Amino acid sequence: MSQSTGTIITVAPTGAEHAKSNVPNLPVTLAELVSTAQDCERVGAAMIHVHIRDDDAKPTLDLGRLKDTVAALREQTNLIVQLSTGGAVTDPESDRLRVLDAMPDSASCTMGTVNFGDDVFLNRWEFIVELHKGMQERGIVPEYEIFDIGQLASLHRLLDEYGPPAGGHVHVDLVMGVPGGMPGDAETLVSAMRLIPDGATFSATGIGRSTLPVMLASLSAGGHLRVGMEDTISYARGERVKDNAQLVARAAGLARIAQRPPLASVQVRELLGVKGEKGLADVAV
Ligand code: KMH
Ligand code: ZN
Repeated sequence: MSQSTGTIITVAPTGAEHAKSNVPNLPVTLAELVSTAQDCERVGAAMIHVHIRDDDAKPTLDLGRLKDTVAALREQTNLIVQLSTGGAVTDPESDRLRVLDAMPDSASCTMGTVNFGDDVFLNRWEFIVELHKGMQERGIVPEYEIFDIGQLASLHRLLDEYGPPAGGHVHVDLVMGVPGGMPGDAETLVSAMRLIPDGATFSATGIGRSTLPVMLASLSAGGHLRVGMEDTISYARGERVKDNAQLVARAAGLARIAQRPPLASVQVRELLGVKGEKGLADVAV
């Protein structure tokens, strides 16, 4: 694992699971997303993990909307723009693969199938390979999403058989505490670290109640942070999240206390191999 003196903070502001009717402050329109992104950048985020919604606030992978979203975030922020290829559990593989045609800086690549509450988040091996190769061809830097420890073994297999990602650097995100996936606690985070490829960086996020234990464990273990309303809508016991910037500000404060202050997006581009001020990684050979 690669150690860093600073902390990458990624914000995941929306996700595909919460309904706007239950969470009125969830950013779902493009204007809300850009405004949230700007607020989060101001308080320490360097990267944004994006799910978008349609006019009825339902999750969508519409390519035109994705392209408009990438363009607007590039124009109005310096954040590294990462599109979700996970989408919603109901999204077909073809739509999820097409996300790459929106040409974001980065895209998520989940490394295996996992029970996801009462649903199944399906990620077949052949689909993972197609995503990995699609990103290599387009120069999009992947973030390998890990919901369970065995998925790290699949990551080793992927890199062994199909070579390094675009940009040459491996970055992993441990998504912990999903019902059906690995638990969100310090012991599990440390166990997962054993399987993180040499030279790779990792961030971690804890869903719901596991947000704080995972954040503190990741910081103390040399990991980076993902926070946002995709992963939790509760700030403290009995207290709803005000907005995404509140979660980013808390993460940035803890990172500073840990003497690992938030990294600026330009530094994160360098670390993750995302080339250019707002551009794409070099196409991998
Ligand atoms: N919405 C989940 C089913 C990703 O963004 O790549 C999948 C997810 C992972 O959020
Ligand atoms: Zn996501």
